Amino acid sequence: MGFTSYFTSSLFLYYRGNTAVGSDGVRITMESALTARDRVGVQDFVLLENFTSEAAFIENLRKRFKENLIYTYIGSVLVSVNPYKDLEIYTKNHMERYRGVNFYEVSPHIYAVADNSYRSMRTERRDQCILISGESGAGKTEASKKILQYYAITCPASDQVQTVKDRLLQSNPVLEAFGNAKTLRNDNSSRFGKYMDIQFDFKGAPVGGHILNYLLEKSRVVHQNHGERNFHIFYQLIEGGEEDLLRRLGLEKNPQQYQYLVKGNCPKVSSINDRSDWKVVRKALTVIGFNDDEVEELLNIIASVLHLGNIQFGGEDSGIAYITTDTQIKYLSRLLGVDGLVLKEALTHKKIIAKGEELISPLNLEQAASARDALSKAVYGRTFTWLVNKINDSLAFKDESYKNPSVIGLLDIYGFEVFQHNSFEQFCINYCNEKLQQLFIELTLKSEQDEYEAEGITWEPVQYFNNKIICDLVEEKFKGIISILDEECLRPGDASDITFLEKLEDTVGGHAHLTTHKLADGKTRKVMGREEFRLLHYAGEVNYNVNGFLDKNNDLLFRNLKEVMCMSENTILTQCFDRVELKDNKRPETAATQFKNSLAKLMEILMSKEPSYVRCIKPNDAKQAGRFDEVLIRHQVKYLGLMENLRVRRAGFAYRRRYEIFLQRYKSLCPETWPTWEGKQVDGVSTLVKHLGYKPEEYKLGRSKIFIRFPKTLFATEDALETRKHSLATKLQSGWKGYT
Ligand code: AOV
Ligand code: MG
Repeated sequence: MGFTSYFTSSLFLYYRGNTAVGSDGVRITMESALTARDRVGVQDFVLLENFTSEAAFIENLRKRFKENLIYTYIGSVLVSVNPYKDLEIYTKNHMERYRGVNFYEVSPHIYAVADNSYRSMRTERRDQCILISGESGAGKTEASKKILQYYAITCPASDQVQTVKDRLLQSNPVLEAFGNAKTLRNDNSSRFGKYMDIQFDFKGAPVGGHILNYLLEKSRVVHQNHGERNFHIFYQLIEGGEEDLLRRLGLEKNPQQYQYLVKGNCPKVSSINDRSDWKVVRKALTVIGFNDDEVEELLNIIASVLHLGNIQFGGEDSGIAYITTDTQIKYLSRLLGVDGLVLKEALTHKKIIAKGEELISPLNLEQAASARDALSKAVYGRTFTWLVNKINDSLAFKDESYKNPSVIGLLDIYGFEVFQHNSFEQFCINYCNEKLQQLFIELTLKSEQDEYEAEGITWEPVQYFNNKIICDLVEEKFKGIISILDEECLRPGDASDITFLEKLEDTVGGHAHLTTHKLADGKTRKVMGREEFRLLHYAGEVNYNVNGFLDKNNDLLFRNLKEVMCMSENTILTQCFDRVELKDNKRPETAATQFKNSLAKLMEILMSKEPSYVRCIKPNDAKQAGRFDEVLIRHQVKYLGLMENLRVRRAGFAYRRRYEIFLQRYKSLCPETWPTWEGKQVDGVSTLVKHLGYKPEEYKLGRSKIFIRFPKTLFATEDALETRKHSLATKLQSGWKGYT
């Protein structure tokens, strides 16, 4: 493991005999090191004296946060607290400081994690992945960008590699424009999950990349909650688009003109400059390799979604709907290259094929509006996938002669979120976070246990909450929530969101992590709505409103709307809507099942790599710098399992080193091992530590390493080494010729 030796060595950093080395590399005396420690806390929680105390843990975080030290380790895990302000810690100089340097020689930083993964990949030739987790707004996306920048700047490069680096970097603003949006939790909230592989050649240069995207929150295209926005790209285009471009697209310079942009009543966000972001995105598209025609077609689609949103219908509530806004149809017909009449017909009628026969029936007002919205969501969602594929083409590793690049994967998903009103989207997002937490639990504990096992060391396992029970509740076959939802989606007849809820009550009503308004004695729970179920997630309780669950899970688009899109002259759309789909009458997998399967695949990918973790913490709900909301932070420390994480590190052995390294460092402290030990390394170490007076309970000898339980044992040995050096130096100064 790349990390194992790290944190003990970080002890050296602070306590090397009478002196210590501060994070800036300057040696300071023990006394001032302790004062500094009082002020800035410890840089590794493992060094906390009172390591089981949550209060001490939080106090340490607070001290560091106050000093703008947002990073702290738990062994090899990086804990990061969002500073909500720009810190001068991401310069090229900082990158240089971390490059090729061992974890423990420098202060904690996201660059240290990046560099460590990179070096492990290079030296151990093992694929790596960096898993970034934390709730919405905690800093995951920023962390992943910093890591990518670190590789782009510090890794070796040639001309061809430079292009790859540029493209890797520029993929971010494009994907964020189309896949991020302002929510109540985060002004730049990721509304899709992203896993990116960065591929490196044998020289360690980045030569390619590949992105997997997960379930975009499409519903945002047609609806936003109060105080939230649609995806950034719409506002960027409207605010930043040149006049003739907007004229060609038939767009006005005012977002308030568009039904799809007014729902949240929040066109402007103070932290966002749509106009300058537009320029960045426009340039990034070119760097990635979009030609002008492709950009034009892409923007035609974005504008068309806005026009679609402005289509209005006339007609009685229960009667047949007709379109009252012809201008929009005209624009759509021109921008998408479709026949206006056919589109009009398709927006107000539904076509289904039953027993080989086409059946066409008119839609009423409500049905027509929802068909229109379904089309907008499908167009936007599929265009997003197309965009990811296009970026992947441009990042593809092209050197045929070199088959197996090494890989570092970066996972940046949407964080756990709770709103006043939570729907299908939050259910999926929170389920995804549940899976990631499960992976963290399995791998942190497992890797620790594996090492003890490999070394033949026995140890006491630490108790922790395993959220597998919640993952099972969601994803189990037949009786999991997704299965029950799918069953209702497939059931003909009277299936509805409410019958889904009833089925949940019948099937998993007694589950410890699920409640509904019904109580076991038939009475009702007043605090919960009749349309809600509550999940007790690892990160807290969330009430989900079942309204819309069936529709969103079915994610259906009427056949005639698909046909129109297949006929489009827009080549992006024809790639998004394949005619093959029309021939295939099989029911596609539901949204939740697709998501579940893609997450299962993701877990497999991640398990096959060596993981590093970044655990992001959000300091307050106001997105403000300098505010440390203790209640909020304590909650996150709890559910992220950081205390257990720390306990596992400490319950095991604080320090482990290979015999030859340990012996080399300390052999001078024992006459029998100094200057050389001729026997087996393990016997040398055994002789050495006995001479040093280690008690049997303080250490264990494994197959290739010595394990030391307490940091203080090592401090004492380090002190002895320092004293010896000191006395040697004094003797030398007084003319002594050294040992002969
Ligand atoms: P998220 O990815 O974890 O939320 P972001 O990475 O988007 O959160 O961070 C939210 C905001 O916090 C950013 O837009 C920055 O303003 C600020 N921020 C985060 N990290 C830093 C940092 N290291 N330095 C300075 N400011 C920072 V979500 O995508 O909503 O789950 O779904
Ligand atoms: Mg994000």
